[in-house]
Amino acid sequence: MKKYFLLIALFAFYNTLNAQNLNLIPYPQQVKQLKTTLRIKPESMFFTKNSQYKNEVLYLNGQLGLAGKGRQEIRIVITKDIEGIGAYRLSTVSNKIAIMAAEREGVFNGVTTLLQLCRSAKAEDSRILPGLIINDKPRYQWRGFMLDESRHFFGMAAVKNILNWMAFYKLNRFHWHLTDAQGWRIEIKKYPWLTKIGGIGNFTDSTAAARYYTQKEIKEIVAYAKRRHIEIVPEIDMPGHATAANKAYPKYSGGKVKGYDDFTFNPGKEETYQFLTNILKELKVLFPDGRIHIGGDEVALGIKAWDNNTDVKKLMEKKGYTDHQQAEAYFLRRIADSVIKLKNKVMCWDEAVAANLPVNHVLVNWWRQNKPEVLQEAITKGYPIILSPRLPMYFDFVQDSTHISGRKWDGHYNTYLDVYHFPENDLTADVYQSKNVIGVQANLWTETVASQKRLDYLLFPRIAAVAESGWTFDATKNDDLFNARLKAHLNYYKNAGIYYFDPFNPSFHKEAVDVAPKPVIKD
Ligand code: TNX
Repeated sequence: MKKYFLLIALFAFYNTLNAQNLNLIPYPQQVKQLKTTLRIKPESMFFTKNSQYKNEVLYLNGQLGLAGKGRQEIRIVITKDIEGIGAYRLSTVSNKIAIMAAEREGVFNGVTTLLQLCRSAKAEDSRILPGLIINDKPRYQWRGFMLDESRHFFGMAAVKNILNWMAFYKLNRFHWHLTDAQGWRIEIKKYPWLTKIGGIGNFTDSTAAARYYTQKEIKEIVAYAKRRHIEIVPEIDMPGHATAANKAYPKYSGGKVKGYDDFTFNPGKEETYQFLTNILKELKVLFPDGRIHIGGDEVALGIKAWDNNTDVKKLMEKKGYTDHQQAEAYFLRRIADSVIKLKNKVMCWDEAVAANLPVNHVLVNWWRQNKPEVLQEAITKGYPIILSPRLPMYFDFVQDSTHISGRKWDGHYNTYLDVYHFPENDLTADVYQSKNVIGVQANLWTETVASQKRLDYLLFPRIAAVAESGWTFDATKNDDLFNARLKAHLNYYKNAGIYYFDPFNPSFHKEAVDVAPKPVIKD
């Protein structure tokens, strides 16, 4: 009897070991390897008879550069048998490829797994896929990445490239930080100075020519993301981090304070709400996915300006407020109200948990890893939460002990393995298994990132690690197996001309440094 169990255990282990050699990132929940293989004729393109999913198959052919005239069918079956959003079954049995799922996201996840199998096979023989039955589902529904394009602007090609890799890695939410102190990066037709004036400058050069996305470009990016089943959440940061907007329209500024002039919007002025609501109206049309991020972070940095603001004083008198945080909360409630009236969901940074925004309409990004009590408060209040704590989810942090540019927190920085082992290495199970926690997200702030080279360097390979963090359950995680798969992916980066960090050979690409390192900032 004992022997029998041992055999089963050994067999199961062998199976996993073997299976992880498939170079799939993120790694699926369950992989059965068959003895068979599936041969795809060299000149073949994929096709499906399921007319609903032609675009997904076109995407696959496009990614693989397939344009021949032979045809290899993918059977796509929508069935309730596969449970959960994003779940799918992919089988490559004898000469048939099939994807089963309950809905669209699941189908697309099956397609991206097939894409990775084809890429992996390509190295040896482009025509032979292993015989497999993969049953897979995501650990978290929200698998996000945030790019800050205010501090430095990267443009269409860079964003499309990121979206393309996100889809490859089953990351399905792109949080786009489009406004901040250093630049306003999205055209708003009603307020042209936002980009003409507010778009001037960046973190390293306050006089650089205005850079921003036109509405036409935004639509193109949104369509590009949609083809890859990625939702875009635009962020207009308020009432803090608003310096660029206030440069363009000073009448909505909350005032000046040393080091943080015009950092806030004026919460005491009725016109401020009209102005911002008009902006939100244009945003709602541009981003049809239905979520808008209103920021809400670090207002404290500039809030002292409200001491000398007569509008704020009047507001506080009228409402009986005794401190500025109450005015800040009032501002957030008014703006959240506007977003909700536009039939959108509100997203915000964790400072806004204090504002008691309506739970059913609001999602919270928890970013202050040094404030676990705020995460707990958000859970208690019932908000859906996305985990993006500075440690280990901020990609502006350095990723190797030898790196000199980028942040650290009390000496801590974010290696790809720290990201891979999030959240189970950082939080307790009652927290990361809470039904309120709907996902994880990595954030790339770009104070120290001025070039494509450095952007690549901070993102690759940590993008692969955050994909596993969002998708793979802790029981399936294993450093050696992940490293083996990652090595294959480093080759993809190399072939794509990406300037990545190689953790197995740190001197392969030397650290890309754009900005002379400053003493470490604490907050
Ligand atoms: C904090 S995270 C910020 C950003 C900075 C970042 C640098 C957050 C909501 N606010 O404005 O860019 O730290 O790591």
